[in-house]
Amino acid sequence: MSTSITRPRTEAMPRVERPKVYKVILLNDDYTPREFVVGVLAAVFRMTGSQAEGVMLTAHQKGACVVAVFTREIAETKATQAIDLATSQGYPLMFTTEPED
Ligand code: TYC
Repeated sequence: MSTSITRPRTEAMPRVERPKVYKVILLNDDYTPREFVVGVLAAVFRMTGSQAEGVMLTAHQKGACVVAVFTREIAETKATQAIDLATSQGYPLMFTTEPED
């Protein structure tokens, strides 16, 4: 017969929860000018011209591109700001947000 000894846990378990993060995704469309997309990415997401160019080209070629990852509120605010800029100029440019797995 075996005997097991259970010790009471006296130390608090360390909490190592990862903060939930959200991706902002740029969607391609057939109408928004490339230069406008680059300008929005630079203005709202503080990208350099060449970073913005790369993200714009990926979305243009593949249909979508992850722009950046933020907490939920910041991701939603930036996506809304970017969409509002495009809408104000009559362009259908779209951004979405989704939780990162
Ligand atoms: N496809 C657009 C064009 O050819 C440019 C574009 C690129 C639009 C990326 C949106 O997310 C986008 N004018």
